[in-house]
Amino acid sequence: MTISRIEPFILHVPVTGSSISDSTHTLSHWGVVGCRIHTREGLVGTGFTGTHADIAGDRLIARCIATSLTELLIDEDERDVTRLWQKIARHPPLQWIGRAGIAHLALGAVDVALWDLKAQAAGLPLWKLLGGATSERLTAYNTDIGWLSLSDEELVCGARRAVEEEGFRGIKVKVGSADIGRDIDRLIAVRRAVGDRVTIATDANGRWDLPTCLRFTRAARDLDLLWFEEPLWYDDVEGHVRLAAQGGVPVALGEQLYTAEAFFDFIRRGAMHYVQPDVARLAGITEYIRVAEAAHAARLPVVAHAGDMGQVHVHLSFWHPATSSFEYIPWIRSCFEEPVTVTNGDVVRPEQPGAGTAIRPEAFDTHAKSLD
Ligand code: 0YR
Ligand code: MG
Repeated sequence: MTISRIEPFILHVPVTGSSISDSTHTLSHWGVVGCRIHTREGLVGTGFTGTHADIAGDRLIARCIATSLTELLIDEDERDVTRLWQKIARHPPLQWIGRAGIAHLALGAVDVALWDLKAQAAGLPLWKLLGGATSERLTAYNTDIGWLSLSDEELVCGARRAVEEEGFRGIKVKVGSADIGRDIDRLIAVRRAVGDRVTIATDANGRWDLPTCLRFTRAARDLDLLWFEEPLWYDDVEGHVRLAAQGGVPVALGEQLYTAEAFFDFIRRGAMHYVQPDVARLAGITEYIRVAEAAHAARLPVVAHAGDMGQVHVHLSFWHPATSSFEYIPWIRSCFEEPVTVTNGDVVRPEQPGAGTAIRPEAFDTHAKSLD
């Protein structure tokens, strides 16, 4: 059982419409950057990370996989996922330059590919390999209807369509505008359109400061928001402690945190209510599990960040008992052999062996970018 070859790739896949915006960026494509790990026995595992499809950055990630990580993994036994994660994540020269950022995302892609191999070799979907599905059904919430770049009318129509035609019971609306009045007005219109029973989450992507967040939660008091995501700068534990203590809207975050220790800090201090790990940001499934277990021990709900790692997150979400719902964005579905699918507001449990990452050959033909 040995790794014989590692083959990096970069795909750039168009988003819904011509572009979308949150409070920090505008995107026309989503980047799927990762690798296929080949074993001598002929298995192929696939892993990737999600990016903003900036080709220069994507090439740095692919290069890190092709050089530093490949060198450490060739001829290794791919079944030793934990040992290999320790080997590559704690390799001193790589750790020195890579406890976050590019090298870390590369590590995440590789770890996912190793788990994909492990699940394929066992002939099981990842959720089954990890210990079985702890929920019968998993509610999906739709993020793709809520971009800041949508006009008020597009936002309200999209929210209504998601609920009435597609059966979603949860949606997320981006906030973080320069004028909080605009965000409040949009949320009032959406609440009116979807009724009282649909959950509405909000996401400021770290754009606001504490006084603005306090004003927002006060103004939103009657809207029954499910959570207020990334209200403040990502690393500001103290600010989140203060906002969470004020008790207006529950606080959610995690998509920008690179380590389990960062999560422990927020959890211990009472600075987050919804825990949102991202398998790529956390350097893989190995570390995601540590975060989900920590959240569970603190009796906090886990909702994986889409990012768009939904193909993998759906397995972790069906498996992990702390999971309360699933973030859904459909942009890269067409790339996969078993795409994440929502019916009647629930995400469908995947059944193919592996981690859900197998990419269709046509996706390479259509979306692949050159590595240099
Ligand atoms: C678009 N999800 C997020 C989208 C994401 C981004 O890049 O993926 O807003 O980081 O906050 O909850
Ligand atoms: Mg977010």
